[in-house]
Amino acid sequence: MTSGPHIPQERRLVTAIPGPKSQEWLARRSEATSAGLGMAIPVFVAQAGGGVIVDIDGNSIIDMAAGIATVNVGNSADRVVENVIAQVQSFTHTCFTVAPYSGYVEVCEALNRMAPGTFKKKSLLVNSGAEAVENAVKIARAYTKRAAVVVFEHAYHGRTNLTMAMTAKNIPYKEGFGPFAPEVYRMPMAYPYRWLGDKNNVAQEALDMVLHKIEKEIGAHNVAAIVIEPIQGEGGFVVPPKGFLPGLAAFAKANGALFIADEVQTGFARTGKMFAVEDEGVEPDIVVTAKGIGGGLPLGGITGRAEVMDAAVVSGVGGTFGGNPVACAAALGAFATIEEDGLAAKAAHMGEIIGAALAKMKEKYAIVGDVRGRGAMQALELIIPGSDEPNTKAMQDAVKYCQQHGVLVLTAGTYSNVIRLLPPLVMPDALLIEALGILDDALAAASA
Ligand code: PLZ
Repeated sequence: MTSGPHIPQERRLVTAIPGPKSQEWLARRSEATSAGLGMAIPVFVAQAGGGVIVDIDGNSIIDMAAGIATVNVGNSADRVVENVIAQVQSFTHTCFTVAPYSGYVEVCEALNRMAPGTFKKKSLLVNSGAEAVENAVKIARAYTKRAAVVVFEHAYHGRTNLTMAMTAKNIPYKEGFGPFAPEVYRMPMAYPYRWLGDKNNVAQEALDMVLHKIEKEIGAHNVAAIVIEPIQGEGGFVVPPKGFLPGLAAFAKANGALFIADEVQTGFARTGKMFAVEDEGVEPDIVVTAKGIGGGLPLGGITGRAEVMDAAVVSGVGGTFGGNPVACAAALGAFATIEEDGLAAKAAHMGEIIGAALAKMKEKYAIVGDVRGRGAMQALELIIPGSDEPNTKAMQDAVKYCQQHGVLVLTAGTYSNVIRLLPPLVMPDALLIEALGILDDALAAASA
């Protein structure tokens, strides 16, 4: 069977979406699985690779989601598959804290090398983004001997108890799930499109507000860490204007707090650089990773200054599956693919195509209020024409149109009005351009 990157790179619809076979499985899904699980597109997957997902009815759908910025190297990328097969044939698990293995160390060495900053770094591996964020906070608290964690409006950091507290949006992420962890403080986000002050001075105004609030409401000397996504993901691809991230990092440094970049969604070449913070030369004390790290296998990383990462007591961090050998083998295959195939440059190239197309859509359609993002991480924010009121219906209509025409796009945003694009970085240009054409048609239809 042809698989992974070798399946035909084409949009092909042979049934309505969902087709009859997917409909059968959708019925079984609703009988068997928790009603609390969402679903972006109602088709069941048979194969995926390059820039497409093929469903069990034979439809080939252009994948503008990459499993939420996870298969940056594409599904079943050759080096990932080879490494995984070799690893499962050798051993599948010993637990790194029981009997160690080289793959874990190699992944940490690679993360220490790739993460920004020339200072000595060390890493720790876990199973997911949320677990990585939690461990970053644990380590920051152990190192600083302080409790307070600063987070931002529109932030998303996960679904565990601490990370729910750190996540901004109530429905769906928090509704009914409290009480939440204490000592988490939410600050204004530099969100240019919705900034109420001087739109030409958003970074400075937001920074002034944040630093004032930290001083007055927490006390800078109580802050263990400032945690921020360099470009916010689930919150709607909010890009803080130049100066905001360096300003926060400088404040953290001056006050003995740690600056933690949550690069779970932005990391591994997604925005045109290995990590999004590199855009402004920011060197976080800790970089948190997951998603794109493992070519689709579950893995998360915490990479930071050696002295910070060594602050946890022995056996204070770890876990049964963290840094599983198969996931580590996959990650080494994904890193090789990203570096040897120049996927950061590819993401920047895709960003030019996407940016130009989205700018045209903004000119053409009054429902497009804002376009933003970087590299292969860009989005449209939809509004009621003539206002800045969020237009959730237009978003839903456009997404549905795309699905019915064989293109998978994801939504986002605190106001549920953002369409976000996260294609695999190995998608051929022609397919990307085709998907953007469908999205343009979808906006025309949603405008009518
Ligand atoms: N930090 C910045 O984007 C995961 C969530 C999908 P996990 N975002 C996708 C969903 O609806 O659950 C994410 C993120 C940022 C942390 C996380 C959490 O990563 O691997 O999903 O735990």
